[in-house]
Amino acid sequence: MPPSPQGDGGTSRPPLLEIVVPARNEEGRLPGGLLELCAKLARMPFPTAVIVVDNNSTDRTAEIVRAWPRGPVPVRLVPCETPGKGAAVRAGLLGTSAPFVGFCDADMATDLDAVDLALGLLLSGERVVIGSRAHTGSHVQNRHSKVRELGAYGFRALAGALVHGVSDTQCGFKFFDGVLAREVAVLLRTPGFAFDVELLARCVERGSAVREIPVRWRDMPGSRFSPARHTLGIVLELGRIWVRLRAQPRAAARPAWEPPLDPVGYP
Ligand SMILES: Nc1nc2c(ncn2[C@@H]2O[C@H](COP(=O)(O)OP(=O)(O)O)[C@@H](O)[C@H]2O)c(=O)[nH]1
Ligand SMILES: [Mg+2]
Repeated sequence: MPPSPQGDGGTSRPPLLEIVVPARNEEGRLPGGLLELCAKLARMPFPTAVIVVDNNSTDRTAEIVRAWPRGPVPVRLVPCETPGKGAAVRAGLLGTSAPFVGFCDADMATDLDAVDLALGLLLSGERVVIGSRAHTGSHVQNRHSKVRELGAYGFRALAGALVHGVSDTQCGFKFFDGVLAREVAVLLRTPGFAFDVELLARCVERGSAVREIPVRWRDMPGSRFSPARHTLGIVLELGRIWVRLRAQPRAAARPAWEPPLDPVGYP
């Protein structure tokens, strides 16, 4: 029987779109999330692939990905030694080769219907398309604590000073022109949750407009983010981003070292 376009596990044609899913200790949420993502991508009329980036999870996260059944959407595992979502997304983006790439969270908090709009915009020439819970067309179901809400408010104020004109830097649903994403990922130094700010700022300084799109977003149970444990680290990360952006003005925004041969490593 002749293989379907991707029926041999997606090896017949290179993917047009690759999606990175950072995952740490996600044995509970990842199987459902991957099923949802693969089902969505399998309905796309072109080849796609998924890369899960694991940071030394102590549960079955890596095992789940390694044992993922072959299907229309290939799923592969990229290990990342450096802890943090930012380090993981960077490693994942550097492991891509598709013309269009993106990332989303293992809990699929952002409804995947938005992939169609994101792809359509990328195909029409946009280079950075991100989900925005602040978009007037978005539907957001938020169960965050008051403390996290307050922290998010402060974060937006600080992030707004670093990336102008973007109202939600933190939604875990972002899509890019692949060449731009890989070019910018090489530069990223922020290993933690604030990495999106550095990523977007680097895109903007390269002259790429950031297009925010409406999303349906649900706050999913099982978040790894703890205001008590992560707030100080995030403020410090924002401070370091601020310093780096100023130390490396736009024209000079290129790697100060040779990109690692192994895209998984983090400098
Ligand atoms: N690889 C990796 N992924 C991480 C790390 N921290 C968070 N993530 C992933 O980032 C995504 C968002 O995390 P989540 O806990 O849902 O945070 P929240 O949605 O911001 O509350 C999930 O896919 C997590 O598994 C990390 O240190 N390493
Ligand atoms: Mg989440």
